[in-house]
Amino acid sequence: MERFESQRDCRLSCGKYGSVWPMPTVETSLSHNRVHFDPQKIHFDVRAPSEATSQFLDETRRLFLGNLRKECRRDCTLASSAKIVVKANVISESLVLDWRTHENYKLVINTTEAAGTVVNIQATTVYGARHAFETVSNLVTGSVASGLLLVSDVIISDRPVYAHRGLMLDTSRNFIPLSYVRKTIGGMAASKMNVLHWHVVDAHSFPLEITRVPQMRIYGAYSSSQTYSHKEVVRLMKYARLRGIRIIIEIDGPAHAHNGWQWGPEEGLGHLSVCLNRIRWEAYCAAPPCGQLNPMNENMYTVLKQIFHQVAEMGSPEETIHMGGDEVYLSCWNTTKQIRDKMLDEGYDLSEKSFFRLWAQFHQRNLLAWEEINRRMYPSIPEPKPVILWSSRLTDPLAIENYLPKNRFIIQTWVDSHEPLNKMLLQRGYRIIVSTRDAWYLDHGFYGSTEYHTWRTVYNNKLPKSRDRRQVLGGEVCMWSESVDQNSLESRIWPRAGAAAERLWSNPKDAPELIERRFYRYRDRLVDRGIHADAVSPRYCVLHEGM
Ligand code: CP6
Repeated sequence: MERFESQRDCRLSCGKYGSVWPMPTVETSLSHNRVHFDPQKIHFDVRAPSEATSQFLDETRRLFLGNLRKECRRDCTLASSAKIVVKANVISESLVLDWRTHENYKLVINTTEAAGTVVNIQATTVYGARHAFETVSNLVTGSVASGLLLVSDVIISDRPVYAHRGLMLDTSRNFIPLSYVRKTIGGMAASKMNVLHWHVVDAHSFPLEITRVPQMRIYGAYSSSQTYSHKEVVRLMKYARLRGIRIIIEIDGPAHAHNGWQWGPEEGLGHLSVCLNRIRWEAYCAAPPCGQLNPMNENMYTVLKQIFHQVAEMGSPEETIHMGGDEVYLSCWNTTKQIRDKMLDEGYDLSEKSFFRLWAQFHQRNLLAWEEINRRMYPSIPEPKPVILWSSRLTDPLAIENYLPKNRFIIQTWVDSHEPLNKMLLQRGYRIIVSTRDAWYLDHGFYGSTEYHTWRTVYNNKLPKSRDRRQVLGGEVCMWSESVDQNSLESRIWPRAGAAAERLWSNPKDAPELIERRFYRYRDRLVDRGIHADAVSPRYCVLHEGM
């Protein structure tokens, strides 16, 4: 019996960073002592500068306690709990969450005979404060039958290296039920990630409700139950916000668009989406079903604008949109008679350059539409928000400046790590989000490529340097859904996404000491929170090797 308990005690991980994941960046000092407490008996003293921030922190506290309760082995209740007070103080009234948000916090835990244990959290914003609470739950380590153990004396000062710490989730190839999207958000919150890039639609299905254009999901969803209603999305965004996460919706185009768009042809305009049902699909798109929006159909722009309007309404005023732009096949447009005829009518020639111009105009027009909607809807936001596009032939460093102004477009690159694209875009002054394909594509090994990326591969993927550090906003791991649905989603994402989370939050130079043990404990915490995260290694290794 004694022996079993001692094996469990190895959940205490004792390196410099204890079991805090991602590791803090500015200062970390942890004692070896623990206080034994009952989470139900924590006393809170939370100060916020406004009603709204105060409400936010009430919820933070509730989530924190919920997470702590899941850490209790058998029973949280303790007759004689150590006295424990959590004090939190937030300075800023702002609830804005974007690339400029201050996510820093300072956490001090002090234990004295007289005062018991005092946990002191100072943060600029509520988002910093929620990260601090997350760190406190990381300091609950070690196992006892009842109650919990908390590191008794701590100084941590922490802030993220990168502002954009994301996970991309595709819900088009296979539908992912909302409850699993929420669970994904829960895992991200545990990892201090702050952007869910929602690749909600693609050629395969259009599950998103656009109340202004009901055809989209009627024609586009796999079934009437496999959809996300406007209300559900709004609620999901609130859910994410309370966990320090923004949701950026992607409406991919002009390629990767078919289902949902097939309710043409409108008289005289031609189909909204072209290149369907090709036998030799390889020439027209990356994967069947093909489908590429028809840039010569004015109605297509009208519909897109209504979709943007809906997306703008879903999010907060400062939130932006991802407009896709990946894997466009010019051969689709230049073999479609309707498009060629209309182009000749309008004075284009049919050179490759013309098709590039058409493609660039697609993004430029959509940007203007997005800006106009936002100006009207949110007049208090002074400057236009940049939109995000995938890297593509249009973002080729030799061409991009002719097509996409650097103050309006952020480029999300997905090239392999050896490719020079990131550096060249940085040299030209673009802001980038990095999704290195040969490290951060979580579907590889199952789809797209045969090479599975282990958590160490994910961890070791370093972001490019730039003279102006703010140009590298951060990065995203990508969960394309050709080969996952709710049955394997969690173990495909977790705990590997957490390796990217530490790369983006802490960006360590060398592999830190006891990294495997700390990662193991992080993974255990995900499991405690109900996420079916993959195992990292035999438990034996973590208990007995000094990894
Ligand atoms: N879907 C979309 C995809 C991919 C991209 N865009 C993709 C491409 C290559 C690999 C994996 C995924 N499935 N819309 C590229 C950004 Cl290997």
